[in-house]
Parts: sequence; structure tokens; C-alpha cells
Amino acid sequence: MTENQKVKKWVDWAVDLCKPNKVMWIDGDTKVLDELRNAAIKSGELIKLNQELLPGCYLHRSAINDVARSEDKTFVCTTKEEDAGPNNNWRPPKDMYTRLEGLFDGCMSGRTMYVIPFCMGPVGSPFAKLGVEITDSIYVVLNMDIMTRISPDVVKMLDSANDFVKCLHSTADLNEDNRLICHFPEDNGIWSINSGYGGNALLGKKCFALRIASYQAKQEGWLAEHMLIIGIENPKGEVHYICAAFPSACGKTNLAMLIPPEIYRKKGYKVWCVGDDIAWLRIGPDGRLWAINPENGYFGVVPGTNRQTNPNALATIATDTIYTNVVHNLDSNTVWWEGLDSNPPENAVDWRGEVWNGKTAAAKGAHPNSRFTTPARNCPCLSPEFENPMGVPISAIIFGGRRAKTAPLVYQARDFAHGVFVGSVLASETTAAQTGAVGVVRYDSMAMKPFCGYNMGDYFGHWLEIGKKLGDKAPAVFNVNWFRTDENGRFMWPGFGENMRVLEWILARCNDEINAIDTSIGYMPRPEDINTDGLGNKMPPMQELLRIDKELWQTEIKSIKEYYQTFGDHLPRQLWTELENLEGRLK
Ligand code: GTP
Ligand code: SPV
Ligand code: MN
Repeated sequence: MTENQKVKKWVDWAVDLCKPNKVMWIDGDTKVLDELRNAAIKSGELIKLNQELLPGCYLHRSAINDVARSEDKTFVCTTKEEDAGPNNNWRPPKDMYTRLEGLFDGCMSGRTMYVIPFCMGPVGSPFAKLGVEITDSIYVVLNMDIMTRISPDVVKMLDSANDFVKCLHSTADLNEDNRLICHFPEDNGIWSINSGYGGNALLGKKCFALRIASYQAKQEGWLAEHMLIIGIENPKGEVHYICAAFPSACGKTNLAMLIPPEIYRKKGYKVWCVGDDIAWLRIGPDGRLWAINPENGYFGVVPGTNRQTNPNALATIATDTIYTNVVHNLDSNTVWWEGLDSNPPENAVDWRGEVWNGKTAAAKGAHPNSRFTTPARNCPCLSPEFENPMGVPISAIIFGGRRAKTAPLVYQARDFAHGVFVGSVLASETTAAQTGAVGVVRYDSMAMKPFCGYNMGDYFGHWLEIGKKLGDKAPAVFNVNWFRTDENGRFMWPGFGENMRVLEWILARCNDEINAIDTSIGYMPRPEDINTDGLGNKMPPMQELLRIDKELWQTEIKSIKEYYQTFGDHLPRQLWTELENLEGRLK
């Protein structure tokens, strides 16, 4: 319980509306969480896995219609439609509140309401923010306990807090037709109903730390971004920090836990993970950009995770992890997924809960968007700066996506404003992380298309403003593409740990250690500037990876124009100028 009258009043109001049988406050007490876990095992919501092989690990299967973020059911409800922008679904707050009140009325009858005070960011950090999530799902409670900071200290902070984000969630009856994830940035509120899926239900994550926080950040002069944060330690022992924004399921967690190839490890290179999904960035007292990770765990894509691609993730998820929608191996009571190894279990249950034999089954056993939820402290390369209340100073910002053709392996923006342009025209193929078609190229500016809580035209303006304030202390901006394919549709770049080779060039550019070619799209390495030592039979076609196809770029310019027009007057003039400049250089 809290002493905060505002919180109490809001909880009382929610009790009246949702009509639960019982109200339970969650402050991280392990005995209470154990009881909830046991109740979930009893009801079948969780399966306790082999505790010798996977200590503290559990399996959850979601409803079959509830396996990814539902962007079509996600709304930003501002008084004025243009404040939400063309990037968001919009309804007037009044209408949406009325509809939601109808749906929430009595939705928890016969159930327990859990009230979870949580903190985004290191407890005690001036950049941390508080939220309270009300939910009727034990799965959500257990996941929030991993993903955010929940403790008696957080409850104490809340006691005297003026501000907190009100997060109201119910799985209700999981009816897709009535599924809604609604944001009220003007009221600091989030209402989510009829989904138990991560990004729809763990409201501290995308709903608060990106949609609501981006709105707050615009007002308060900072940035809330869909970015990983890593520190790269060089042989001299210096650590340089970078942020990278890639759309959902485009490689953030993998880059965040990167283990450098042997030739780099031998020289003394190391990569430290500060965050894998979200960064809150502010201008520090020294005038540079500083980042914290507001989260306390990882909600990561499972398929494709293995000893070669991401050994750190595999080590991280060996204990204290909730697996969602993977294969259940009944012989060993462990888990399996596509891309783990070439030895699928024969006596198993798939993500849908059906009998599954990996040797004969035609369908995949794990859902393509199956996930792990695991605490940051488990990560072998967790940065010593993870809990630093001031965060880490950022030397470079990287944008990237899945582009089969147009985007080269890497290029550098000419300056920060050009970098904002590069981020704004980021396009990527859609993935299984959101419902709907997979593999369709769409603009996903700064990897924030589904997460920017206000008009994206204004958001670009805000980025330009931050750039002006940073002046010559602004980080260098880059674009990468690990996903360029050859004529057979195969990825040309080996990716994963080998991405270190591109990071090395990026850092060399930041430290003024290497010249680049001034091309029409930005500064680029010569093929020989990317270190390919030790790649052996994985040697990629560097020339092809770094080729600029002018025809494709000219087509790209046409579609950027159409995209930019959707923002009308909200699109900063400066970005039109950047586009005209690019067009000129391509001629
Ligand atoms: P979200 O959690 O949805 O935000 O995803 P993410 O951006 O953290 O992506 P993640 O690192 O989980 O990777 C998503 C998928 O892309 C996984 O199946 C990875 O195996 C694959 N992937 C990641 N990095 C690379 C890479 O460098 N090359 C290739 N080919 N695939 C990659
Ligand atoms: C993403 O889709 O970008 C994720 C997973 O990180 S979710 O929390 O569902 O948004
Ligand atoms: Mn993400």
C-alpha cells in the first residue's frame, strides 16, 4: 500500500470500475511472488520446467490469437487529432474513455486485482520515472517483476511522488474484437484490455517507456527512443558508448549482447550491454548526450538464438526466465525452438499446446515471435554502468533495418541534421513482432513508427532541436543494414558477432582515425576499410555490400516524398531541404 493519496484515489476508482474480488499490492516480496507463481502453475498459466537444467524457468503459452503487438488496436488519444499525427490511430479521448469504461466495467469480477508500483530507470536516478500498473494477470505481474524495478524502495518513492503514469490492464476475455491499447498522453494514462501479450500488456515497456515517455520528452527537452545501448571497450581499456535503433525483431538484442570475433577478443576488445530495447537520452552537464536504459530485463525474440548467434543470450536465459510460446520438450521437461540446434524433440508440445514431433512436423513448433523474459543481472556482459543514475555518454547513434536491396552495409550521415534525415527515412521489412503481414517494406522512422506518442513530424523537429543544442558535441550518426541479400535471397553479410567489424569502422570515424569516401548518400568506407581478417569461408562480397544502386535510390526519393507529404506542415522544412540535397547529389 502507498501513502500517496492520488494513487489511492485512482486505485479506489479502478476497483469500483473493474469490481475485482480482491486487491493485492505487489512490492517485489519474493514470498508473495512465489505464491502467485504456484497459483499460476496450478491453473496451467505457467508450466514449471526442469529445475535442475533450467533453474527458476517457466513456460507460458498465450492464447493463439494473442502472440504479437496489435498495432491496428493501438491508439493515441489526444484532444486534437493532429497532435497524434498520421503515425498513430486516433480517437477523441472522451469517446475512447466511454468505450473503455464499458469494456472495463466488471471485467475483474471473480478475479484478483494486482497493483504494481514500478520504476523505469535506476532507483534514485534523476531520470527515473514511476508508474503503477493495475492488472488481473499473474503472468503480467511476474513479467513486470523481471522487466521493471519493483521494491519497497519504489513504493517509498511513490509515497511522495507528484507524478506517476496510470497503467490499467485487464486480459478480460481476450476477445480480439474488443482488444484495445490506448494512450492518453495528456492525462499520463494507459488503458489496455483483452491482450496478455508483452508490448500490449507489460505497460511499462512500449506504452509507457516509449509512447507516453516520448510525449513527456518532447515537453521536457529529452528523447525516449527504441534503442539498444552498448559500451565498446578497446585494447586501451577505453569504453565508447553507442545507441542503435532498429525496428522490432531487426537485431537490437543480438547487437546488445555481441561477443567480438576471436581476432578482436585477442586484441582485448569487449562489448558491454547497457540496454537492448529502450534508451532515454538527455543532454548532460558536459553538453554531450547521455543515455539510461529504463528497463530491468530483456523481453527478447527466442527463434534464432543459439550458441553461435548469441551465446550471451543463451547464458542469460538459462535461469530465472519465463519462456512464452516455445516448444515444450516432454522427455526432459525443457524448451526448444527453431534455430536452437538441429535436434528437435520428438515427444513435444508446440506453442499452440498441440502434440508435436520435431522430426516429422511440417509446422513450426515455436511461434516466430516467441519470447523470453529474463533479468538484466543474468547477462554475462552486463555493463558496470547499468545502474549508473546518470547513464553513459553517447559517441554514435546508429539507425538500421531490414532492407534486401537499397541500403548498403554502412554509411555515415554528413552531420547531425543529415542524421535526423537518415533516421526519418529508415524503412524496413515488417516482422512477426507485430500482427499482420511479414516482409512488407514500410517507413519506420527512427524505428519509432509504432511507438512515437505524438505527431512524428513534430518529433523530427524535436530531434533537430536537440541537435542544435548539442552543437559540435552531437554524436555521429550512421546507418547500417545487416540484411542485404544476393540474387538467391541469401544474406550477404555474416552478421551477429561479425557486426563488430562494422562497429570498429564506426568508432574509428568517431575518433577521427580513418578517412571515408564522400558519396551521394553520405560517408562510406572503402571495401578494404572493413576488417575481414579471419572470416575465412564466410568472406562476404564487400564491393556488393557497399554498392549504391542509383536507380533504386531515385525510386526511394519518390517514395520518401510521398511519405513526407503525409506529415503536411508538421514536417520540418529542413528535412525537405535534406531530401532536395540528396536528390541533387544523386543526379
Ligand atoms: P525486438 O525485441 O522485437 O525489439 O527485436 P530486436 O530488435 O531486439 O531483434 P533481435 O536481436 O531479437 O533479432 C531478431 C531476429 O533477427 C532474430 O531471429 C535474430 O536471430 C535475427 N538477427 C539478429 N541480428 C542479426 C544479424 O546480424 N544478421 C542476421 N541475418 N539476423 C540477425
Ligand atoms: C518490439 O516489438 O519492439 C518488442 C517486443 O520489443 S514488445 O514488447 O512486444 O513490443
Ligand atoms: Mn523492441
